[in-house]
Amino acid sequence: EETTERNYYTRYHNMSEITAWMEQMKRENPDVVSSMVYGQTYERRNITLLKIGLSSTVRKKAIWMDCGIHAREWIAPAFCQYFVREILRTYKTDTKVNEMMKNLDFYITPVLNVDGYIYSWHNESTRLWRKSRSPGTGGCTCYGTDLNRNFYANWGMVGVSTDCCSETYCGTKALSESEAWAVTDMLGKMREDILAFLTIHSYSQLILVPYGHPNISAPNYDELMEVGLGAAKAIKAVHGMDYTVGTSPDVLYANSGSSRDFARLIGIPLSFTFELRDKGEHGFELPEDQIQPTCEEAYAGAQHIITYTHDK
Ligand code: ING
Ligand code: ZN
Repeated sequence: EETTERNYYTRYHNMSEITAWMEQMKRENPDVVSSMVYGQTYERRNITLLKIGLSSTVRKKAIWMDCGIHAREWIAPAFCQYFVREILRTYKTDTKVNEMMKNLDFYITPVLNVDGYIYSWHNESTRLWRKSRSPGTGGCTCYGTDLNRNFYANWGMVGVSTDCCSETYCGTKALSESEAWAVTDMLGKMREDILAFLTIHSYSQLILVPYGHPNISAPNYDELMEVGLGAAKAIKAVHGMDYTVGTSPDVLYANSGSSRDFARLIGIPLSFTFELRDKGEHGFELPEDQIQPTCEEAYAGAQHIITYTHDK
């Protein structure tokens, strides 16, 4: 079946389609959408974000959302696309979305790990690629660093591997990867403006709050849990799906060097990882007929967090 306006958001799209889609969003909404290249991947591809919001005479606060830090989690870029479409479709008529577009800017990276995403689309045998595409060093012949273990947040401490062949290889040092560096650099410039940081993964149906290290706790842990539980409730109301809320050591296992922890460490008050559907039946290869319901519920969850942030 041919891809049309109607079924576009019920399919997975390769990188060139997503790039074309970003251009289309700008073309169709020139007053509210602009884009910015804020870094380059190992293979020298652009890392692009969309900035979405109504122009204002005062300095606006912002929401950060990135998708596709892990290559094989295809539902994540699909969600960023859905999220953008949904706010653009509704902001003129929905007063709540309109207020958000007036008072906040959305900085959305549809695909962060561009090299890895392209590699996971390359052929069937590389479909489940997770990491970046930089080569190993010091005689290690495997490729790729886990970008979500490479941030300057208790780097290398727990839930990582120093074997370059591992799926959770944390790299030779914090920010060895240009993709992690690009996010760090961008957050550094915008830190005071960003009120909420959302990083989208799959799968497991979780909402994770800082920190991934078991011995440290966020100063606003209670607030993070309350907002996360509210998001999970909003998700459940859409299609009845259960999402578990907590820190990664409480929910599964500890980890360090994640972008979520880094965002909280530099002072962004609200920082969450979404792990979208499913719970393992299809895993990373979530069928296309689940894209729409997954995005609908995740949109409700994200909106809960954004509404809280906006109204606070
Ligand atoms: N999970 C995330 C990861 O970076 C995570 C987040 C960490 C979940 C630790 C649970 C425990 O591993 C995925 N799916 O990428
Ligand atoms: Zn992931």
